[in-house]
Amino acid sequence: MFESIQKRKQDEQRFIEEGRMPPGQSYTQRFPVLHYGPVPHFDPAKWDFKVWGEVEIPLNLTWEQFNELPRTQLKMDIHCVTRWSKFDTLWEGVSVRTLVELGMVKPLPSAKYVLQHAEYGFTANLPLEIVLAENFLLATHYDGVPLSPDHGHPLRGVVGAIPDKPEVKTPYLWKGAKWLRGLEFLPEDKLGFWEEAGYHNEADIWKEQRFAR
Ligand SMILES: Nc1nc2c(c(=O)[nH]1)N[C@H]1C(S)=C(S)[C@@H](COP(=O)(O)O)O[C@H]1N2
Ligand SMILES: [Mo]
Repeated sequence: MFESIQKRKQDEQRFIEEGRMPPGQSYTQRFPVLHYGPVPHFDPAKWDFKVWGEVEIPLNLTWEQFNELPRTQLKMDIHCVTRWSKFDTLWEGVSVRTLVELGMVKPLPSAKYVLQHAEYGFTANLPLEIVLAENFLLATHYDGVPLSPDHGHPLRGVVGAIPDKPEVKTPYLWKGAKWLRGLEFLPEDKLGFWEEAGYHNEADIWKEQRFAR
């Protein structure tokens, strides 16, 4: 018990010294669950994933087809607006950047923002620049195993900080939609669910952009 508390403090100190702890945050080893509403049921036969809006050709993939896409592993620090930070979390899934590089998704020049659409009409908005960056992933796995229902099974958007790359723009964790079903490319920004509720639109962890007002 005493040892584990000491170890926790040492770890927290190390992340602070390494410059990985944003202002107002504190270290957690747990993985809290936060969302509005119930956890949806997943039916692989009915599930699909759509990309539409400001793209050359809309995309509509079944669960089986989604699983054939090239995959990426990513280690990130995730920062929740409720003030917990979790370090070196391991994610696996499909990077939007990869889909663009392969020509599967071709954003039009007019595409500037992306709205993630999830079950029950939940949405989260991000600039295209962040969706195409290496720290945003369409994740199916966390820590080597499929996402738990609570954390967004079968698919979620996830965004975090890359430990050695402080220059990569990083928003708080709420900007990744759990139970994700599609991406809408947009010419203009459209506020998501939490942004409508008063959370900051940019949500930069280093600038502590938590609330809009
Ligand atoms: N579909 C959906 N995704 C969501 C939310 C939600 O309410 N619905 N909440 C967001 C918020 S506020 C946070 S902090 C993170 C929490 O992710 P976690 O439960 O895996 O920690 O999910 C985000 N994604
Ligand atoms: Mo949150």
